[in-house]
Amino acid sequence: NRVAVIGLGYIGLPTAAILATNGIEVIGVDVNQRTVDAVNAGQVPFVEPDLGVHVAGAVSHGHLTASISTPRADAYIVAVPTPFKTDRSADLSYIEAAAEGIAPQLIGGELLILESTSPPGATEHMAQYILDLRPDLSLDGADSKPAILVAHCPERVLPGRVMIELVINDRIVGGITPDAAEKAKNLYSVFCKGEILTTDAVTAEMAKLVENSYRDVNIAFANELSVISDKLGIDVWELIRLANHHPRVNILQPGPGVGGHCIAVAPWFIVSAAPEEARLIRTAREVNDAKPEWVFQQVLSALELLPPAAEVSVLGLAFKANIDDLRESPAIEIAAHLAEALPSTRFNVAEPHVAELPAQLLGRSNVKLVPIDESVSRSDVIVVLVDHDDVKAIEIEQLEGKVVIDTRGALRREPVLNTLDA
Ligand code: SAJ
Repeated sequence: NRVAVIGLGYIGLPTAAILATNGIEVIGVDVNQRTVDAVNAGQVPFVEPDLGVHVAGAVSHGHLTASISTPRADAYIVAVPTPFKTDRSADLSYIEAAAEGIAPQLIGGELLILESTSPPGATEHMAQYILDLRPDLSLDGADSKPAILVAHCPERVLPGRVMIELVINDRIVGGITPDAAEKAKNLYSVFCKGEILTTDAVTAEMAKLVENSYRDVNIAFANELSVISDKLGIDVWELIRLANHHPRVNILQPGPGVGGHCIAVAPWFIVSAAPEEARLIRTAREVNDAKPEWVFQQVLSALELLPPAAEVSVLGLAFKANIDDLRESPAIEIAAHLAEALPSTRFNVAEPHVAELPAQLLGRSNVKLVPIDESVSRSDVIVVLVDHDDVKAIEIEQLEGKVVIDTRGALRREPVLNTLDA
């Protein structure tokens, strides 16, 4: 059995690696030659705990290879990006490009799985797209045309815990036909020890979107509370800690906004599918998207009360704690906005997980990447944007006489009941 995984990113590569370490012959396909070369050399082009060991092992045993072109295989797993377009509908062009690579290889009987987070109907669209290219095939054997089996199996893994969660999380597998769902379930059971639940493709698509929207709505609630608390002059962290003592209340943590490429994207796919009906989901997105601007204004207000030479410490750039992933990070949005609006203010940015400033900040003469302690000691205003462990380790004495804007509650010393990654 040979499996081709199309797209060797944050989801595709771990999936390829875990199939391969379970003895399956896997060919990873990516449009980026550098990624292909890295994988063939047993290396991982991004940071994810334990992934390196899996890739190196699978490559050295000959179970995993990478290629720029799509090979013939018994099963295809498509894990390519599905960004949204300016009108916030989903951009399916990467899925279509993957389908164009797969179509000529098919002879009938293959399993095709879409893993990318997708708007309702995308799996059906992919299937139809392939049938348009290959009218000699079918989805159900109709007119005695050989059938291909198409399913959607959304991923649920949390960045930073991918190799564990791939194995232990339950999974949803939605088939265009029940047969496709069954076959996909068999493939995932090679490495997935959680329950594998089968349904139809569009329900599986919605399940994934709903999971991320659920989190988005709950984070929006916490973010709204932080803005209300600020107005009322109360400590939101204490407020949430106390409220969470109720047995049926579990409020999440406010922050500078919602980052990453999933939670802030998936809800828009629901809104775009049902614009009139998805009112709460849309508002939650708007609340979370407005948070960086609110933090920006808070820093401006703090600086107004200080001498012009005041320096600002920006702690953290990643989209969440203890990772090096800067994609769609509200911290970067805030830092870049500040640096641009205040060209004569010096920003001492500390991000222990990167060696260089990201493009949005690179080359600005008023922004320097410095170690955490230096950033804190030389600054007058401390803006906490990410609750990295290294940030939480700052001693209270280091903050004496400084204005602290702590968007994550990272410098509080009382424990807060729920944790970010729970
Ligand atoms: N955040 C808060 N407060 C919280 C929790 C999170 O502000 O209480 C922020 C984080 O700082 C970050 C953003 O939300 O900026 C998203 O972080 P996250 O840890 O909630 O989620 P992701 O984006 O790392 O991963 C999510 C997960 N989905 C859910 O928890 C429902 C993961 O399981 C999915 O696989 C992933 O999206 C995905 O790929 O869709």
